[in-house]
Amino acid sequence: MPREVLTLQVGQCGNQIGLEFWKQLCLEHAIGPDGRLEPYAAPNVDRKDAFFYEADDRRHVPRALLIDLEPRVIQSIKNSAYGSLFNPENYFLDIRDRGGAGNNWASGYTQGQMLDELLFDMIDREAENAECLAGFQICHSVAGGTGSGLGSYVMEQLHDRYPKQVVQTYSILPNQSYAVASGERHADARDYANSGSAATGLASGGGSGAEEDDANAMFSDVVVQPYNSLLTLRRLVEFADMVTVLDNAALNRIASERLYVDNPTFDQTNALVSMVMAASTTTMRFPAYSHQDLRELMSTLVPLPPCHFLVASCTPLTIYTGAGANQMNAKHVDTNQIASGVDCLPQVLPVAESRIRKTSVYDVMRRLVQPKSLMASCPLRRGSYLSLLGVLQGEIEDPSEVQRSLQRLMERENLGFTPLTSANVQVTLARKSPYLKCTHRVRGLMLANHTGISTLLGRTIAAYDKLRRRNAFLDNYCREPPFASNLDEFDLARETAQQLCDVYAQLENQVATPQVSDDTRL
Ligand SMILES: Nc1nc2c(ncn2[C@@H]2O[C@H](COP(=O)(O)OP(=O)(O)OP(=O)(O)O)[C@@H](O)[C@H]2O)c(=O)[nH]1
Ligand SMILES: [Mg+2]
Repeated sequence: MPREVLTLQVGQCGNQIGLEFWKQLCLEHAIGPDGRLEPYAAPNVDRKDAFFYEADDRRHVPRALLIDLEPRVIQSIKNSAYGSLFNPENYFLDIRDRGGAGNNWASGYTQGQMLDELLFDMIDREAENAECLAGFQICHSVAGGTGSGLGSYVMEQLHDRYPKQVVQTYSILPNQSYAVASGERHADARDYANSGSAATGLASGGGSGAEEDDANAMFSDVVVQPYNSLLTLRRLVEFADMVTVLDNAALNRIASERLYVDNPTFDQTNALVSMVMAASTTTMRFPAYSHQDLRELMSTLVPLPPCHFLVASCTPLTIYTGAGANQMNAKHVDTNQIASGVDCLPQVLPVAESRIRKTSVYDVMRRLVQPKSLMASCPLRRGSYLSLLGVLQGEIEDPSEVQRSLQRLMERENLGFTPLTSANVQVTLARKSPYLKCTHRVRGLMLANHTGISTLLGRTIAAYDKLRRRNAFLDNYCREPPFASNLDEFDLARETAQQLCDVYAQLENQVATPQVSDDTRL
């Protein structure tokens, strides 16, 4: 029975990341940008139905809703080569077009409440379209207004209305080191706080001197992002089951250090996020013996709720573009040869790739646990793991290679596990897409639940405290119902985030020797 996953992409960041994810899935399943199967697609090699359904005209349609409160990003997706991939009924735009949520969590949340019926008409329709819905995956940024505020509202409602389904999120945190510094500086500038668009917190709004410097330094990041991030964090703690945390500082660093891209664009960093999303779902789309659905993934990775915040790394890194699909020479591909893995596949050209020449299971596993591979800015050297899952793909003929590599990894790397959970390293071998030609023998994804995440959460709290101490930029929040009579919503969010950090702090120093478990069946 299929265990379908419905993807909700919310706000600018959510939709842009979502688009990259679907481009990657189309490449992996030999689906063209218009949803039609490529001529070389072979039968029975994958499980497309977990993420796509077949329409009456036989096109494959993503189980995805594209939600935003302003038209720009959705319009550009509609105008792109992938515009006809999505179900036209699944583009959710507020027809009143109030210009988005203006980087204001409270506005996004309130608009979510007002649009509840329309939103859940769509969500329920897609959920009912699934035979056995495993859960939802939400892509969003926690820093703007729509992905954070409307995203929070949707999470809350999914938790109530779909209690049996897993709610997983891919949550993009902003570049926080900068937020702390700028929060302090702007909090002093009272006139800035009270002036027009600046009060909504858009750092790139007009201004002079320090404001312009900030606009340049922040690449359009928002001054009030610590408020939005903290308010969203509370919903992520209370209403999500699994949160993969990625942050823009780490994504930019990896794009420039590992892929040697100068000044990475969102398209490039989003392609990194889509690698994580695709690899995390690979065992559902190319079923192996384990982790065939979201709940199984959750039971491996979340041994101790509410510690359900995960970090991820991938190696070697390869970014493809959607245009790659058009570069394929799709003619005359023998499906028997595809099934047997013969080197006859249409070639998709990567646009950027790690400069790694030789991969072995050990080498991939060692790189995965290196802190500099992490797509979130938090330390792994201190603290302890609650769980660690490695997903390996490639030519691994001898499963004992995995066992030996794990053993060696344990001896050489200091991987400490908390004794409060059954200390556990799991490695699963996943099948890979037969349609993408890999230049590397082995590739891998690590998903880890580690107490180091509290550093990132602590930074969010610190940035919030710096703004809140001076009650900076609160005007626009106070105009919205959640804050109309008091600021309790802020205090509650602060308290929830702190409690979570405290739980991680308690776990931080308790370390046990890890056990090794692997699932090396294919
Ligand atoms: N990684 C990544 N970050 C993004 C992208 N787009 C925006 N961001 C970041 O997301 C934050 C702003 O969130 P947005 O998604 O633009 O905001 P929104 O959810 O559309 O909300 P409003 O526009 O305020 O209604 C900033 O920190 C941006 O740097 C993207 O495509 N990729
Ligand atoms: Mg927006």
